[in-house]
Amino acid sequence: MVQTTVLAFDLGASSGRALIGRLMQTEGGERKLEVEEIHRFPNVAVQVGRHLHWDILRLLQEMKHALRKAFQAGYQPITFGVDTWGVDFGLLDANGELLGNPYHYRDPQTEGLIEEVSGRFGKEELFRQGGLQFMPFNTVYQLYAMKKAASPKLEAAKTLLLTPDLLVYLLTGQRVCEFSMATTTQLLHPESRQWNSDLMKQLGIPGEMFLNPIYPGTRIGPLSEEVCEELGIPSVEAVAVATHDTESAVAAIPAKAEPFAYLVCGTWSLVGTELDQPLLSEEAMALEFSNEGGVGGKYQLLKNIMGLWILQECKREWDEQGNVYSFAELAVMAEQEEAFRSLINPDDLRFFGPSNMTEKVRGYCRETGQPVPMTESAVARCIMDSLALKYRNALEQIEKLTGERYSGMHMVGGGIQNQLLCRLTANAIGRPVWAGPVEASAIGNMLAQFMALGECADLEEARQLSAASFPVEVYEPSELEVWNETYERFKQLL
Ligand code: LFR
Repeated sequence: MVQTTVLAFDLGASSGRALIGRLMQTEGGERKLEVEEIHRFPNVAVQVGRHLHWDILRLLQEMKHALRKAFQAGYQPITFGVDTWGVDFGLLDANGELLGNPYHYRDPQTEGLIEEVSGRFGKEELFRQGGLQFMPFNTVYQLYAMKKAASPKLEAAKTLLLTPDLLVYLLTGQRVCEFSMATTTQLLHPESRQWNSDLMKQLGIPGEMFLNPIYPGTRIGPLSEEVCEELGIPSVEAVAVATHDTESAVAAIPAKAEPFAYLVCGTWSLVGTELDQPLLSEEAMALEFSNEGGVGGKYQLLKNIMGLWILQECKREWDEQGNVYSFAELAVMAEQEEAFRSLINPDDLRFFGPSNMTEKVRGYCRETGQPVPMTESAVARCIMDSLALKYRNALEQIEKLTGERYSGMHMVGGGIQNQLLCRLTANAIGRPVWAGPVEASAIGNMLAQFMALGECADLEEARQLSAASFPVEVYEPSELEVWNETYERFKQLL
């Protein structure tokens, strides 16, 4: 029997999806979550002059289309939640209208700003006050870039809305700032959970634009009358979920109460562990970790790794050249290649920007005196071996920071469809990988809605529901010796 139906919008850097979640109850009283994708749409970044933008109105249109589709298919979602990638935002003017198209986090406008801002305030201090790994796209640098460019948009701005909050606003008219996204700005004090108005003032970023954060599980309000009328549907209530996709994914990890390590695997790879409080030590800063807030007020100590982006970009190039392989085919081809022939440090900054990725991989190998991978499959193998080794490195660093020893690693997100990568990861860390669920962000999004609706009492109960509803595949490690040797070689590149 269906107990409650909700709708999750999960927007990634290359596609967005709408999924229906139905909480089912069997006659024996057992509860299960059933998930069905009802709409999928591309998310295509648009280059305009020197800037890279999100096509935010197209995304809004697709979300409206999904709402209509949901009702046409006979579903009656009572709430919806939106999660997206982190850090990006839109600005509203005094009339509540959107000022221009939001910038894409890969826009080059922030180049050199980490160094400039760190030079003024000191990295240690910035880390203590913002808790984040120094990534060029952190909101603080984007806003500072706009300030430096004397952006008229910034001057006219009255409200800043982070991407998922912006989409909720465009659908409901309600302005909120959700906590998990707020923690990706580097402008929120991780301990007090208040905005860092001093830093904003010193950088010339208008502090009045920022709304006080609300926590996942807060009810926001119904779809606007205009939207309901346009779509011919009854109202659905927006709920603040962990609107940062990474945090939604972590909420869906089917872990037990004890400390656990995880890898959220998609365009980005996030390796982390969950803590009650942020960890703001100098060592955490030096090892380049972030503290990001999530469901239940928890903090994730995690490292952002360049991830499958490198392979996605190579594949895009190969597609354009007419050498079209699916990711599944690439994995099969890569598996037949010689292992560890050449390795890259996936976090080398050259891999951050789009275009020429195959050549960048080859260039890296050439410069470091390794055989240059020439075929698509050799390049793919090089990327996957290197990612797996990088995951091990991040896991070991987390253990150093927390003093824990994790018995294995949970892996969630779209990247686990790449079974080779799961296997390589288990081998690299020398421990089991528990892979699943694939749709972790959307499921975590739904779980926060169930928490808002009183269907799940807390995060632990939400995770139990995830565990009871979705299969987990176990990958046992093998070939430990050769992986240990290769890891020593890999560390030389870092
Ligand atoms: C993953 C993610 C990461 C964030 C990056 C850019 O989708 O949200 O957590 O660092 O995208 O926003």
